[in-house]
Amino acid sequence: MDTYIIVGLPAYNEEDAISKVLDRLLFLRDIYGDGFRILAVNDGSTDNTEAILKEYKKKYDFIDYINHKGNQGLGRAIYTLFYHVIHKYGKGDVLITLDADNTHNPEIIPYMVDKLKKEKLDVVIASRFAEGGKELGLSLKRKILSRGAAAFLKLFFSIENVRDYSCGFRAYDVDYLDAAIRAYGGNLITSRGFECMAEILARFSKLGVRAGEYPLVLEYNLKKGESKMKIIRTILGYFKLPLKVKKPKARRGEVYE
Ligand SMILES: Nc1nc2c(ncn2[C@@H]2O[C@H](COP(=O)(O)OP(=O)(O)OP(=O)(O)O)[C@@H](O)[C@H]2O)c(=O)[nH]1
Ligand SMILES: [Mg+2]
Repeated sequence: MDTYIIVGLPAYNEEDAISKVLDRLLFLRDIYGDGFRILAVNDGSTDNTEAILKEYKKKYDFIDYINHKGNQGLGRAIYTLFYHVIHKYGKGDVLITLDADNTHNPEIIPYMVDKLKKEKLDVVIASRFAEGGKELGLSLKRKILSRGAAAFLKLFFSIENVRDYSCGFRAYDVDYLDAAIRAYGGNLITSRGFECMAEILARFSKLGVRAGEYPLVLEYNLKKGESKMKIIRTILGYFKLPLKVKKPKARRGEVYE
């Protein structure tokens, strides 16, 4: 059976970075051949993001994108990506998500996929806090935010081997993702903002998940545009998670058997 490696890119006004990201992803075609796909979600960008995606789609048959009518936020962009992927792909396939702002180095993707497969994990997180991970060019304020968020979330949603709750660079087992979405009756992601990344792990933790981390060197020094992260809104989003994330209808074992 063929297996697919799908790279999912949420993108909102990323005209400065998206072509660099797509170029940096092309080497994966040589590794995974026909099983390699790139799927971007253009989240109502008002700049040239869509024009760039269109150009790449024309040139490469393994690149495609979906348009949101208006800007709906990162949570919705990831939700669109997940839904598309679970309907089109299945057992043995892997979805990798990463930011389209060129701060996530795609070179570690094959290592993340290997780890997921060899250790039979459900999710592998590219982690700034794993040994060997680093953050280049990130402000102190942002460093405190990601560490504070991780400490807070670990209290309520502890997952063995997981230290980085907010990074969007992850490899998911598509079959697990499908089971998790079904267990929550479709509501795996209810947050619209950046806290959706933590919400996904919070819900996984209640369901039961086999997770691992691979060290990430966050290349924030390569970021061209302004940061779009809304800090206060994101912090409030984290605080709401312990109230809204409850055990799903079915536990992991019941979903699988
Ligand atoms: N900011 C923002 N990003 C979105 C949205 N929808 C999709 N995205 C994409 O989500 C990813 C994460 O956004 P980033 O702005 O890089 O978020 P971050 O890495 O937490 O913070 P900064 O890099 O400091 O902005 C990027 O690929 C965005 O293009 C949205 O509504 N707002
Ligand atoms: Mg970013």
